[in-house]
Amino acid sequence: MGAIFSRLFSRLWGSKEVRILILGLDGAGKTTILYRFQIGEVVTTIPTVGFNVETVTYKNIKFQVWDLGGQTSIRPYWRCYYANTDAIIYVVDSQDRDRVGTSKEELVAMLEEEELRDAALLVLANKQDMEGAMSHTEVSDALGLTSLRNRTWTIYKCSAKTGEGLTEALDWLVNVVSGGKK
Ligand SMILES: Nc1nc2c(ncn2[C@@H]2O[C@H](COP(=O)(O)OP(=O)(O)OP(=O)(O)O)[C@@H](O)[C@H]2O)c(=O)[nH]1
Ligand SMILES: [Mg+2]
Repeated sequence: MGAIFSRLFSRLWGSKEVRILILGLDGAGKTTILYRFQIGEVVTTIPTVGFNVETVTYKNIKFQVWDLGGQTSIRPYWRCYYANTDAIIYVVDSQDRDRVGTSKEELVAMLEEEELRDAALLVLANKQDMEGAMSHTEVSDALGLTSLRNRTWTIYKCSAKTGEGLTEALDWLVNVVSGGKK
């Protein structure tokens, strides 16, 4: 009940709160990206067992970001967090050609979930600083993004290590959650 009121009040008074999930296979760079967004620095991460949740305020919007562990044994629990999600950030390790097929399978299964029907999708083709990284077009093709229907989505290339591409990606999210593209 309290949560409903605080959501309602934040809507009324303009400081919008948005719920974001960061998903993707283990090692894709989710936690590194989350802390880049939040504190603007690269932190040393360990594999996430369970989840991290952090609040990031950007352009007067409060993003509550849920970063879920991507290991095979943890992925079945992603769905416990789907309710009330405004947008999904799906992170791909652009250098990991071997597992991009698995990444696609997880993405497709997730997007079929009813609770995520209205969630916008931001795909991040991460680790662009690494030699031999797939371009964002290659990642987009490998994930089958262009065949998505009834979904507000985009893909950006980025590097959590150098920070390249992250501001543009966040700006897209701000635009979408403020009603710009939805
Ligand atoms: N070179 C490079 N390394 C990165 C980049 N992003 C993340 N990494 C590294 O990739 C490794 C995994 O990053 P994490 O952020 O822990 O990955 P995760 O997606 O949170 O993994 P799980 O918590 O296991 O699901 C770490 O060693 C990071 O430093 C990047 O853009 N470039
Ligand atoms: Mg992590």
